[in-house]
Amino acid sequence: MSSSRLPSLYVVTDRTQVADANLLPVLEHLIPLGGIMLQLREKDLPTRILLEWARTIVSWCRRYQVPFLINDRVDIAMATDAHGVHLRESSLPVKKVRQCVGEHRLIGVSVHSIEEAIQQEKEGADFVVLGPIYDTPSKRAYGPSLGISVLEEATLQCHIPIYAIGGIDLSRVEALKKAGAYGVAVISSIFQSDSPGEAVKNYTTQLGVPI
Ligand code: 3NM
Repeated sequence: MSSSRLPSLYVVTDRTQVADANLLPVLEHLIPLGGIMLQLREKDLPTRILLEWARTIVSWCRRYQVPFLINDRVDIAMATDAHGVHLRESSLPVKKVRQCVGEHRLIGVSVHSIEEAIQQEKEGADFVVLGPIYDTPSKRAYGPSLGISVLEEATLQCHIPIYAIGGIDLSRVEALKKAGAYGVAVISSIFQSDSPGEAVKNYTTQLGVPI
């Protein structure tokens, strides 16, 4: 899958933000809407359950042509034939993961500085997620937010798509696009919304067609 055709809305899961942690019915509703890329980010889910969830989600995503990546777990991505894997700082390096998953699968990487974004591009990442751009309670461990200017500089120095993450809501999309973001990656403004489906539609409308 070529990174130039990626959707500009990257929906990242967090089942703790869904009533009763009942994530699958929400995804079953969102995936047919299309226009999104999806990351299953459920770090503490037992492996067998993660595998089962991933299998189910892969089948929905294939039907609706939604690119689907699994956080960190190269093994689960391969076992379920997912579209790709999303790496974090503590994950295997991109080059090693590329050897495992091949050229046709997507590798996304979370980065927290311009230097890291450049480095991951060199290593062969298909895209990066840069953040936190704005303050977000779920990521205070990363220190202060980076701000729009860091995003802007990163987009000038990198050639792969950069998704902005961290504290993003609909009202911030325009500024992020202006700063050169390829797209946005979001958790709470979708999963804490009264209507996640409406939230997705609003984002895809606001983002327009991917560059
Ligand atoms: N990664 P929300 S910020 C998962 O900076 C994640 O790498 C971040 O959640 C990073 O959309 C973040 O609710 C949380 O702000 C994003």
